[in-house]
Amino acid sequence: MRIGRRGLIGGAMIAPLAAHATPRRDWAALGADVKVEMAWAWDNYRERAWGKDEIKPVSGGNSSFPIKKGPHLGLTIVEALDTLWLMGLDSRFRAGVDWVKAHLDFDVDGEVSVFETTIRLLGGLLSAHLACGDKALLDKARDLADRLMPAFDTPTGFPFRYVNLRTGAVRDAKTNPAEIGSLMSEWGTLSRLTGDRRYHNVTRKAALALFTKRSQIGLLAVKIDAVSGRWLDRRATVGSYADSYYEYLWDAWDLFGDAECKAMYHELTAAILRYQLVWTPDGAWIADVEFDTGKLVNGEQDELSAFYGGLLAQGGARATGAALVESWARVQDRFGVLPEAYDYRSGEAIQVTNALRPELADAAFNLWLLDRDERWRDVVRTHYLAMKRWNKAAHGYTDLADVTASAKVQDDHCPGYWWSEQMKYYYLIFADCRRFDYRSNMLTTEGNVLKGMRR
Ligand code: DMJ
Repeated sequence: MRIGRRGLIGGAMIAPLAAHATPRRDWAALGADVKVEMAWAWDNYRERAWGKDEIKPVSGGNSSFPIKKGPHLGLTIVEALDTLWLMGLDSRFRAGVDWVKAHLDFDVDGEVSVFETTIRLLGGLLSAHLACGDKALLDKARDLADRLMPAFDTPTGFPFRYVNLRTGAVRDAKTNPAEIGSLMSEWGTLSRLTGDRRYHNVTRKAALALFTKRSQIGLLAVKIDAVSGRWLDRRATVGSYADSYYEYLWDAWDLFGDAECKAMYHELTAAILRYQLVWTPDGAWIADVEFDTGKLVNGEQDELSAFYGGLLAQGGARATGAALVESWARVQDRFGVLPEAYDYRSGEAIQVTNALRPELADAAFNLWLLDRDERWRDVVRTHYLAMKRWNKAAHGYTDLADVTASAKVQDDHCPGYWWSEQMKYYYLIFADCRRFDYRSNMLTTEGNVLKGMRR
């Protein structure tokens, strides 16, 4: 349905949720199917791209990340490890751990993003360590964090975006809330496991300092200078470049019992719900607004913001969170696979690619953990089956170049998070995983399990 008008900001109208009669499903069979897909994709990666960062699933080639043009750091192996372990794919998990111990060396002359390297490699090593207890994985994690540490040497405490792993040279102070404030779960866990408080302290300091930059109406914008501490734009969003900051404030409470972070989460969330929440006849959205006035910027929604309903529910706003997830589920029903960007006012896809994104499955999984409503399993099932139909290629799962084409057009790239995120969410929500504590757990923004492993 197309919405030709702005919608109502602030929840003046409650959109009725469609009543969903969820059919009975064979969830165990679906869980087993996910495990088969994971093993198949892993075996393809092992045969064609072993030790490389990412496989190109159409051509069978490879690509590097987070170091552009290499050297490779075996990103896929590290991202996949805890998913393999949870699925009981033990020989593959062991082969991955052996590769890390024998070959993963961070002493390379290459520049990495502090944020991406934290959520993917540091988080992957920590969750793998928590899965099997191997100290060598923790040692690698610590070595990596030590190499990233120079980035935090700024007047604000906000890290530079990039650091050279060998030389410690830093670059790019023009940063954003996600890259400043989505580090504490991994670095704080590293402190907990090593007894060295520095890792938790630097990342917590950055997250707290960012909170002090909120506007008079309590919102954050999306670009900020790590040296001067000045905002470089005025747009408030829960999409790209901001998203996981809010998540990590809540997670700091969840993981470390950090009451100050919980209070900050609630204060920022109250402002977001007051100024950014929009109800339209077919759903709820979190609009981009000016961070100092609350004025609507546009109707564009990053696919990345589809995670937000799950976070809202975790933080206590369950009905609003569910409404947001239902809005994205309707977009999924229309396109099959979500477009990278969507305009809730025009009802159009405004960026027609999909980078093999996990956010809707993430949000529905989080809702399901809270209420066990079969509806959320069904949203995730639709996500899985659509990706199996459209994103599966000869050697793995790939990004899509156009989700609006009648036969969707494949790209040739499998991001590391596919192994760590949706394959894990699918498996955990469909299967009854004995290695996972469904009542007490914590997954990072990259899907790495930092609490809830059952050895
Ligand atoms: C992942 O790396 C993380 O979920 C991050 O927070 C946002 N983008 C990707 C997945 O889309």
